[in-house]
Amino acid sequence: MIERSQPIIAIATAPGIGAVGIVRISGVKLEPFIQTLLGKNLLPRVATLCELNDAAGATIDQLVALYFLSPNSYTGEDVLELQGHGGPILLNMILERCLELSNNQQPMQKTLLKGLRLARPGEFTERAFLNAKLDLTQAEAVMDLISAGTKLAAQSAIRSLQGEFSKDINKLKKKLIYLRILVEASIDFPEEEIDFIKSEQARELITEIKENIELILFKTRQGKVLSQGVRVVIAGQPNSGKSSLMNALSGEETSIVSSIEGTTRDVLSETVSISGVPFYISDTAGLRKNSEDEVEKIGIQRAWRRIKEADILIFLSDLSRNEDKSYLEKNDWILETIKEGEIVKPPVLYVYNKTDLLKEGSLLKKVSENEIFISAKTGEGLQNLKEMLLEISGWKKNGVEDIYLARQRHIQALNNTEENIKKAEQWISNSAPSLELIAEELRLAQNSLSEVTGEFSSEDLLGEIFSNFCIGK
Ligand SMILES: Nc1nc2c(ncn2[C@@H]2O[C@H](COP(=O)(O)OP(=O)(O)OP(=O)(O)O)[C@@H](O)[C@H]2O)c(=O)[nH]1
Ligand SMILES: [Mg+2]
Repeated sequence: MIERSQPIIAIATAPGIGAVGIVRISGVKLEPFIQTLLGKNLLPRVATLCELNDAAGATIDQLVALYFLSPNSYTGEDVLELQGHGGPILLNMILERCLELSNNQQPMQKTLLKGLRLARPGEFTERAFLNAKLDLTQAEAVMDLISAGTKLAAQSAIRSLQGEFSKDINKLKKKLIYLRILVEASIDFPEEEIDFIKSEQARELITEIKENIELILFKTRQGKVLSQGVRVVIAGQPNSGKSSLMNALSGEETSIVSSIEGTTRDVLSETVSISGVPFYISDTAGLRKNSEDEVEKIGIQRAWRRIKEADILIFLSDLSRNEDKSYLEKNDWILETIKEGEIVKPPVLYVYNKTDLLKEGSLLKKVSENEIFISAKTGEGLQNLKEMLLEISGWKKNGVEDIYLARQRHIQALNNTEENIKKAEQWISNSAPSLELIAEELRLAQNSLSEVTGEFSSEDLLGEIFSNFCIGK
């Protein structure tokens, strides 16, 4: 069984060759272990040049060791960082030496860190959370920062890591708790006629809380677009210019373009940053009903699968064939098939390509809002297309301070909070409001909010009540 109290070890740097590679250990009381491993004691937070030897005394590496004494470390436990030369074989030898030293001890030998094991993914950060070095949103921000797909995503992740998101959640929670205290007091001390719930103050407080949640939710939704990116799939008949569009958007020659129908066989994807938002754009095989080619058929199946997973579908059509009845019928067949699909339908953006082939002065009339005319060849209309993609994804032009790099979990919890607040509000506006029901909705709202930062506890409220209220009066 995996034990939380066991010391853990991992290579902390990315795989591959680099100037420096780091092996990190976290556990309780590392000092005796360090003494045996490196043959000397380390001063906390002082970089010390050491030699690390194998069991027979041969040097494995010359490295810089850093020791962080609990609680002043990333995990809150004692942490040892061994900064060796950055080769994968070498780092594995260092790791194995540490494991061997910990796990091949004589039964009576009580000097060393026993039971050292490989860390699970994210376990150092999990320990930081369990030891209250970070709250849950900050712990999540660590991962978001590391995996940020664009500069804007990285900038907002660091803000979450520095506690901006948690700070706003906690401010909101304070207001909610204050309201709860007043409601609970009205229940507990009816004789004092705290007729609070019918007052203007109750209404104002609840409106303020609601507006606050809405603002946080807005910033959170923006952050989700930024952290998770938007999956865009380009689909359409062969030769409509899907690969040309993909290349024009990404600025790379990723896909092969040719006038032969059925050029693209596999799904090809590229990440394109539009105003700092990562769009994962996929070029797919041209869709047609009766392909005879085995490989093309597989490509078409893959295209359909990818369409079902899209957040936004670009349905590309060749404008120069807009008078060709059989071409338009085939377009209709594709759109019908998408509509009939059981899976949630993505928003469709109808894009007409090859405007450059139109006779000069031809009138392009939009039939619906989600239509756009472009030329993948000349670049005409591409800026419009990008703006439309941003709009459909729900992105608004924001400064970094208007975004929390958040996840679905946060949005869900905030939605639940909002729902409970709205119910409480309804009860309050009732001609005979039930205090118990209002109190219950507010309690649930607070629980959901506490889920965001990960410190839900029913003891919280009691503590707050006693410290805020002079209950013995
Ligand atoms: N004039 C003009 N030609 C274009 C434009 N976009 C693409 N083409 C040409 O149309 C042909 C097909 O382009 P592709 O990008 O390979 O088309 P596709 O939709 O990926 O085709 P498949 O992979 O076969 O499904 C090529 O000869 C391109 O040069 C455009 O905007 N204007
Ligand atoms: Mg293609």
